[in-house]
Amino acid sequence: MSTALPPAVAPPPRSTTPDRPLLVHSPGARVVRIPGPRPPAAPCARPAADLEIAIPAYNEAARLPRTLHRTVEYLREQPWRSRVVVVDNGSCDGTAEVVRDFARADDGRVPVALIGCARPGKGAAVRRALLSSRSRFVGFCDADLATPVETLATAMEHLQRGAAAVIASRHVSGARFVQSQPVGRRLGGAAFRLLARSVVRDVHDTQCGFKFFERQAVTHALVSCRTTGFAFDVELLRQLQVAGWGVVEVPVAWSHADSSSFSPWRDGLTSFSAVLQLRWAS
Ligand SMILES: Nc1nc2c(ncn2[C@@H]2O[C@H](COP(=O)(O)OP(=O)(O)OP(=O)(O)O)[C@@H](O)[C@H]2O)c(=O)[nH]1
Ligand SMILES: [Mg+2]
Repeated sequence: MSTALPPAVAPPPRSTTPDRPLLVHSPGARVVRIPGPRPPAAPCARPAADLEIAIPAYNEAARLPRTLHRTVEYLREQPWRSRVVVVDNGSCDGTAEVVRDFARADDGRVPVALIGCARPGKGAAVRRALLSSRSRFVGFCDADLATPVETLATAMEHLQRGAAAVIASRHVSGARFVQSQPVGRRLGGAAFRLLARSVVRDVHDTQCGFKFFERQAVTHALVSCRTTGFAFDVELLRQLQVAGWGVVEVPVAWSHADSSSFSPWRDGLTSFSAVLQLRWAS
């Protein structure tokens, strides 16, 4: 007499997600929960430093080597412990490799980290870096280094004396244009400043890519921000003011860089419409 074997049942497909528990379903049986491996530590958790500088980067393979070199060289000489974090939004020009190569070749006294950001946009990238930082002071500068890194000395002086936010400004007394912008950008910038002034009080230049903060103060403001593109700075400054924080503007010797990721039509229109929305919402 032959004993009939139960029909072969194909094993349930294994989850390909390593950090989720595996659920095994079989007809008539209870769901069995097999614990999966522990979730990895947050991928962008970084040790605390005194100052962490985020550089949002989209297709910046050409400009980053000089910017990283100048920034790290400057930071090495400062009394505070610093880290640089490049936030890449899936660049396709080898930006990530440039950062990794730089970090590998450098002596690591000023660590250089690379993180990604799933949401596109400069604002989304900066927000991600600042919210994942544990450092006492945090901020960002652009990959074109239009604002000299030496401006950090003044920014840190203000922050260490208790300022919550210090931003570089091209439109306060003492500021100058070492290399000025094309006429079209200047006109667009003037119109944008006029509009931004209706959302952010007493700030003359919301758009200069060089802003530093006391982390605890900026965290609440960042959490409330929804703008992901270039108008992010306006919303961030507005949220800081709504929370009662002051903003210190420091004059800058600013140089326009020829290759820009800012498209006056696409990004300009999006930025104007984002600020109009902020204005109507306020
Ligand atoms: N991660 C990330 N960075 C971005 C994105 N868009 C722009 N950036 C970065 O934001 C910074 C500012 O961009 P810039 O090209 O300097 O534009 P801008 O400063 O507004 O305009 P310019 O006055 O022409 O320099 C640069 O470091 C860009 O690489 C993006 O979608 N993702
Ligand atoms: Mg720039």
